[in-house]
Amino acid sequence: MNARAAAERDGDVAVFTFDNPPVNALSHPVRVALLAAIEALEADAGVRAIVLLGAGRNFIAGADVREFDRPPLEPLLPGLLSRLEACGKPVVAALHGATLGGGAETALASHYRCAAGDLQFGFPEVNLGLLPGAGGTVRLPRIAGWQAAFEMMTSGKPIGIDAAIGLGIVDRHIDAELRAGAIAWAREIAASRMPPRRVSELPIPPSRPSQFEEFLRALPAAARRLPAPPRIVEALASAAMLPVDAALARARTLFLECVNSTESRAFRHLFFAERGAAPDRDLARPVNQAAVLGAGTMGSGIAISLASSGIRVTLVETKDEALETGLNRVHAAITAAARKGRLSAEAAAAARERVRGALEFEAVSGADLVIEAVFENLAVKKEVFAQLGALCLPGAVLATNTSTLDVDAIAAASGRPADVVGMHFFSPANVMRLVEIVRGRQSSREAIATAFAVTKRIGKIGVPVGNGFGFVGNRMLYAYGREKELMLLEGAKPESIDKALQDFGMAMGPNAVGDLAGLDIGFQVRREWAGRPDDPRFYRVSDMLAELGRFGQKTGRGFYRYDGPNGERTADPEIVDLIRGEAERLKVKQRNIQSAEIIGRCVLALINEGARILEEGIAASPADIDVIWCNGYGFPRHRGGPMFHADTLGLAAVLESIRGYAKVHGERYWTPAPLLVTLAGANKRFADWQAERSG
Ligand code: 3H9
Repeated sequence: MNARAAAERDGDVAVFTFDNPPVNALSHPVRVALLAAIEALEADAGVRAIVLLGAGRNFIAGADVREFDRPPLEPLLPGLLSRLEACGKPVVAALHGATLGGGAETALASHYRCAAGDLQFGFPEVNLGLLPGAGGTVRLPRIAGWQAAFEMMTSGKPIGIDAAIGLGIVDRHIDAELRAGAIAWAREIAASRMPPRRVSELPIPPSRPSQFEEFLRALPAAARRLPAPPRIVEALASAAMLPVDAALARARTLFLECVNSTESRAFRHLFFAERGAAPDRDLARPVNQAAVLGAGTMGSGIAISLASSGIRVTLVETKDEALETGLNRVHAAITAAARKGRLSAEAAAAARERVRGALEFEAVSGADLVIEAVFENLAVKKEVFAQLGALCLPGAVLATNTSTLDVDAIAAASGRPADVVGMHFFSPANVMRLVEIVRGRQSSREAIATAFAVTKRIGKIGVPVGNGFGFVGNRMLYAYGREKELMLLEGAKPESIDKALQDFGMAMGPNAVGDLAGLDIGFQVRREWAGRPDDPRFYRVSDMLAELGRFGQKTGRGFYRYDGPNGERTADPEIVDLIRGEAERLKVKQRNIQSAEIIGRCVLALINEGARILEEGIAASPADIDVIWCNGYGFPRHRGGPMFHADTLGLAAVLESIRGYAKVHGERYWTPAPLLVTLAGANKRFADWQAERSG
């Protein structure tokens, strides 16, 4: 922190600059400096007004989230902001860029607010399992009203300059030269002898007695079960009913309850895990022109992401019709993004311009990056990479989007394996943020760094993984799916399994996911999988449905029926008989299976496989596994991912349950991973293992 407050003076206006890169978080030294500055400037007869400014790209991104895991250090933010608000000289906050959480609260504790056009003002605390704990719940409704306060704080979505002015949060839009404009305005305020305008002294807007109950009911069911959203409503209700100091104290108590909750720890864990440093950033090669091979759903999705982020793309297909369908899909998605306000009309037009189609393979020859998304078949991919190796620019990075095949075998076929990496996107690729970046045995550091750089540039999260069947995500999915398939044979209904796992927090149940993805896809992959367990029960139900042509949504039947007027999902009574017949054939005894067993077997299978993956070095850290499962497979974020969840359950308890399953279901699938045994024996967590390794 570079506290330039006392030093910087523009005549009788003092300028305090928050200068704590990269985002001006309100870390302890910043708070110390701000408190000292307020005291000094208030006492300084030469100062008539104070301007607060953020150095760099934003005003303040909020409290320093890292500090929440340590004992709090004085001055605490709520008290500091009350002190700021009490300052006897007018304080003008000059906002730009991210003005979030504690940063937004700092702005509200100031007496006047001006902002630049790039303002992003909001309360994202809820995404970290928290509530605005430094006066936001008490001050914002006094300016913006109850509804806006409720919406901003429970959605976590920031608003721009126009909305902030509309709600009365920002008084002035200063287009150019924010610093100079703010100083001039502060001087005007001082000259006109306008007194400090303290938000907490404004009257609290009236509220109906039922208002806060209605807010609670308006929360989505899943949010109502989390600690933060109902507490946000409670903090707002306290602001309506209690005097300011008591309401602030209540908000602080509620905030601390949130900080200490497992859910908030889980969200914070993911916040940092998703920002894990990309390797060798400086080795990344520039990518201006990309080519995507295959204009199917996956290839088009990748092309949309690239083009929307400023990269020119050639979409290559072999057949005219397929190419046209792909290009139409790309254009339609970009237009839809503009309609939803995610892209401006000009940005959408530019993105469409960046995509062109080609029917001849030679079109890849000018690309800096080629992403192959053709049919999932090793022979086909080898053929493609042999051609790419011969045609592409030296140094061009050649990426395969395979989800299960051997990247080294594909790389070898190219004749230039150092340039080859895996970039495993998830469908729909223009929406899903995860990309598994697969290191081949011979992938160069430059190729990997380039894949990471492009992934970040297109707004996605890259996670490094090693080359092995299914990499991290799909390999674990097989353990999870294996158990749900066994339980289907053992008598659990598809809808019971889905409900249990959705109640646990999964975005969708696995049977509904299978129907959505198409049961023929997995069937095909398993048929080609040399390492498939020699077990007639393994994925038997899914395979049987695929053999019957019940591919899921696309055929109107899979685990469920989709033949209602709107194609909605309904349980299919036939499925129970189909599965029972298969269970009898395989001599699997059916019984009643409770949801605790459904969750236990599916989630512990995930954890056990995750531990093996860590031991084998296929994933670099438990946090990487968590990022993959939360972003690619709908694992509940408030549980932090499977490995964080295992730490929460306690590894000794996890091990005991696995051993319990081994007794009932045999050791074949329930041999505990040696790493799990070692850690549980030493009373350690996966997080400890990670901390020891990173020294
Ligand atoms: C709060 O304010 C509670 C209060 O109500 C009450 C308190 C009593 N703290 O995202 P990026 C790091 S809760 C610590 O890649 P971008 C981040 O880890 C807070 N570190 O950049 C990364 O580090 P590294 C409410 C933080 O340009 C680096 O900064 N506020 C924080 O894509 C760059 O981050 C929020 O939840 C932080 N608050 O996006 C806002 N923020 O380089 C959280 C960032 O080592 N932040 N870092 O990997 C964001 O949403 C984005 O960072 C932002 C910039 C939009 C600001």
